[in-house]
Amino acid sequence: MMTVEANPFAFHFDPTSVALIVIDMQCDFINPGGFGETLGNDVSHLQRAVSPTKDLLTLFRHKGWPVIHTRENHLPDLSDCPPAKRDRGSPSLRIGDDGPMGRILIRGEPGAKIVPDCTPIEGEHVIDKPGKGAFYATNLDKILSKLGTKSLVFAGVTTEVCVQSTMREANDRGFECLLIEEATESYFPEFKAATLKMIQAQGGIVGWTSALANFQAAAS
Ligand code: C5J
Repeated sequence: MMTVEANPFAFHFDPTSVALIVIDMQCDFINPGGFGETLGNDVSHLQRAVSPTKDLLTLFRHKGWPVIHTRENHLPDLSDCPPAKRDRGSPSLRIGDDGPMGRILIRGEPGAKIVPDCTPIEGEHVIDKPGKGAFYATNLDKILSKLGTKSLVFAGVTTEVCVQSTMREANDRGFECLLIEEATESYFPEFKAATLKMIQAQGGIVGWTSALANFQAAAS
């Protein structure tokens, strides 16, 4: 077993049953001109998560531990996009509209791709998901069961939406979940801070969080 100095207390994991899950590190969220910006967000906040996520990817690849990437997107005919999602609010462009990185949040378009520093390599799993949580309408459960995963290390964006939703779903399914603090970001720094606290509260009700350096030290 390996032990990470974490919050609210030490996180133990077996290196034979750990996997990294990188949530939605896509151009549509992180770069100007994508889904995130159409909603009125300052996307520069999310760029802080790129380099720490790259460091985590490097570590997992070096160790030969499994890596799973997710991408939030929709089919070109929008058949998997509930009108309630597309019609909500008054974004500058809606899901499926043409934007500077292709159609907003549509599978296969440049905006839906993962940013170059976090691009998946051969052998890594890539899951396209229509929802915020990565278990809904995907085969993530099956992949994790095939891998024999018990502990999930989380990175990605945004902290309080797709990362937290997926972490809660995973926690309910019995996975031990650790979120790496520098490898996740929100458009709203106060939401990131609150989410880290929510996860750690009540004896780690959703899981654990730790600094990247603590995870690196434990894994070395
Ligand atoms: C959002 C996500 N924020 N990946 N998606 O709509 O967090």
